[in-house]
Amino acid sequence: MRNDEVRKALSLYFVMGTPNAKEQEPLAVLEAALRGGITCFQLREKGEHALEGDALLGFAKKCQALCRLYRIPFIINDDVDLALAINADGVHVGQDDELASSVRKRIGPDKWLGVSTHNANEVQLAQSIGADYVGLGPIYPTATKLDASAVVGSTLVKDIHTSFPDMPIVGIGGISIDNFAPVLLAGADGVAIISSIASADEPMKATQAFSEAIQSI
Ligand code: TZP
Ligand code: MG
Repeated sequence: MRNDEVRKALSLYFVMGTPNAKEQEPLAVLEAALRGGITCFQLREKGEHALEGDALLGFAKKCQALCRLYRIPFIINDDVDLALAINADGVHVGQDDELASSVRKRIGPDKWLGVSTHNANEVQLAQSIGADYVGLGPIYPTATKLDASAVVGSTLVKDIHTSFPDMPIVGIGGISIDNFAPVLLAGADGVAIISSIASADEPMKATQAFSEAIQSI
């Protein structure tokens, strides 16, 4: 069933763009994360020195090929045209991006649609337009997203999980190996992570540590 498949994929959801990889080669970081056991990947190409045009297209295709090799879903943040051009598995949009309802129409019923949300109203709307999952955050303070809204904590995860039991949830923002557990215990299906993997000295080891710790919960 699609809902179960989505929940499984959210478990250890790695999000990255080339600016997040810092000193390391972005594709090498992605491959390390795949080997370490991520369950979904979102290409989120944003910020200073972000790739555009053909360079972005080429990078996205390489990421997609790696994800296919490891048989995990490949999601594109924000860029519906890119997702359609390369036939990505899904699209993730925030509240300031193209309207989720319009994205759903453009990508059709089969591709996954994720929506970043911050309160019950936004989750309700996401559900009504056929979102496959919602992102909730920032759970903790984060330096990765400069325009992040106020920290919501795991309490919001608990509230949303109680009010929308059928909606798959992934927590995002400031999540590390030391603080991810309350997010899952509050009812999230998984955690979405940028810097704790992308900026780790050894991304594969960092991912393995998450993977093992998540399975032991
Ligand atoms: N949306 C809310 S917080 C955030 C995004 C994209 C950044 C998460 O990055 P990190 O490094 O895992 O805190
Ligand atoms: Mg966005």
